[in-house]
Amino acid sequence: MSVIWMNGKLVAPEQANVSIFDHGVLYGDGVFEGLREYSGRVFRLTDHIKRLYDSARAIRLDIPYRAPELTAAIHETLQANKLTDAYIRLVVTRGSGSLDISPANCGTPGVFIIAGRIAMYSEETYRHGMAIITASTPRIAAAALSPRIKSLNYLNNILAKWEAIDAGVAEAVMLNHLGFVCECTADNIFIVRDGQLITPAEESGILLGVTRGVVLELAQTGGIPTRQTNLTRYDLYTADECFLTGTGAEIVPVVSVDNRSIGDGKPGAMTRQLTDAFHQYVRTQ
Ligand code: PXG
Repeated sequence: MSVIWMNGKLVAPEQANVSIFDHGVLYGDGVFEGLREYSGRVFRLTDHIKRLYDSARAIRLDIPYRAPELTAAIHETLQANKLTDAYIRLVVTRGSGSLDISPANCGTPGVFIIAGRIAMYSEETYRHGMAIITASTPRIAAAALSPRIKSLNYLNNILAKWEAIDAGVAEAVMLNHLGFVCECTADNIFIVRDGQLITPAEESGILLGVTRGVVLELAQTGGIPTRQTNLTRYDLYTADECFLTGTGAEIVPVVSVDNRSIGDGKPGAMTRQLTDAFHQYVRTQ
């Protein structure tokens, strides 16, 4: 059974309770990170911790621990659960307040860390690739709520995920209010076109994924030309290859979008090359 780190203590899951008055529950007021441990090392821990504090700062949430304390807490949780390869969920909630929306009256923010195992997609999906659709639900405009904030508000992504479920596919790609491609519901998206690796730019309104950053670095190291720009559905439909990246999913090939085959309908060579490089990298970093 897993042990949870909750506000400074390791507790059993049944003792890891969040108040019904916590604005994390009442309003989705909070931030989180999803991290991964490979062979006893937390992958890109500094990047995740930085993004967490940036997300918190953006919503004026003061995390009641310093970064080194949270880092120690992550390691403590992994050790207590005897994990060396794990998925880690770190959540910060606004804390308990009154029934009105004001965050000003909330108490100390709540922090908890869950460590466990995940298998996002089947072996089959990684080998043969997945089908995705374009969601009709748009990504929230950056002017309304920055997509760079990894907040506890995933409702529009969840509505897009419902569209994927209804269509019988694993993921849905979301467009911004101008119709440019952003990302899938919990993963960034890449395409390959004429030997170039292309992904939506920050300006398209995306979460700047840690895995996305690593894949861009690996491409550069491997001599693959990269570009971050606005993409439309045209670019997806005419791509030679397509794949998604995320902490949980790692790199997953996409072989069709809106029922149209991408390239020859099989995971492409560059996707494989980057997947191999990624697997190698996570085990040697
Ligand atoms: N876009 C969105 C909207 C996300 O929520 C990513 C991209 C990928 O970012 P990273 O830093 O993980 O490369 C996310 C990630 C998971 C999981 O298990 C990931 C997210 C949310 C819930 C679960 O991979 N967000």
